[in-house]
Amino acid sequence: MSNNKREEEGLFFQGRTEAIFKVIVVGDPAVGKTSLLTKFATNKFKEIYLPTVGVNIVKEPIKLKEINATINLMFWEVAGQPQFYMLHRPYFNGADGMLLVYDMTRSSTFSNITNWYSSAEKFGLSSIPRILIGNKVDLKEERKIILPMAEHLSEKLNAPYYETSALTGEIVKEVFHKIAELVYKYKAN
Ligand SMILES: Nc1nc2c(ncn2[C@@H]2O[C@H](COP(=O)(O)OP(=O)(O)OP(=O)(O)O)[C@@H](O)[C@H]2O)c(=O)[nH]1
Ligand SMILES: [Mg+2]
Repeated sequence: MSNNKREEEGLFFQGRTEAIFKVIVVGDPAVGKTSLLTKFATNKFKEIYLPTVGVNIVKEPIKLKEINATINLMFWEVAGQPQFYMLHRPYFNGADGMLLVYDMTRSSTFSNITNWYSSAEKFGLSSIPRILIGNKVDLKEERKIILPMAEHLSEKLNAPYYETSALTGEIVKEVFHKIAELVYKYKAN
């Protein structure tokens, strides 16, 4: 066997065995799930709203300095539109972590977070690590959800809380590192 061939097989084998963890990204339509993933993966932002059809899958390796390792996360962004609700079971299935996203300028998206969490519970995901995200923090004038309300929900769901902007990129990297860290700790136990 040539060296090249051996190397190729080695790479192939490595690729097949490396662990990938599944993180679901849920929340109402237009809260910014796609925008947050795109900002994190490509540092780009689009003004125009294109609803996700079914599911949007983004795989990203995330370096965790604290443990000097890279963790591979596969983000499954579940479309927020109601016509895709019947697909929730396969999309939620086997998740290792969860990002719950609402839009701070629309109260209904905040109250619906408990419904998104209940769905996850229904599919057996009550113990996976999760993060609560209030997105669009750049729209200060239009903000409807004050910090104590969000912190109260964060405690109730036992999910750390972050306020992000996919437009400015504020706190976006931090959120993705935090979920990687939580998933890593959860799987190590
Ligand atoms: N100002 C501002 N606008 C944002 C932000 N994040 C997203 N948007 C805008 O909000 C709209 C919806 O964003 P998406 O990321 O497509 O929303 P989504 O949650 O993926 O929606 P579905 O796929 O339908 O569930 C788009 O017009 C984005 O440009 C943000 O942080 N600030
Ligand atoms: Mg989307």
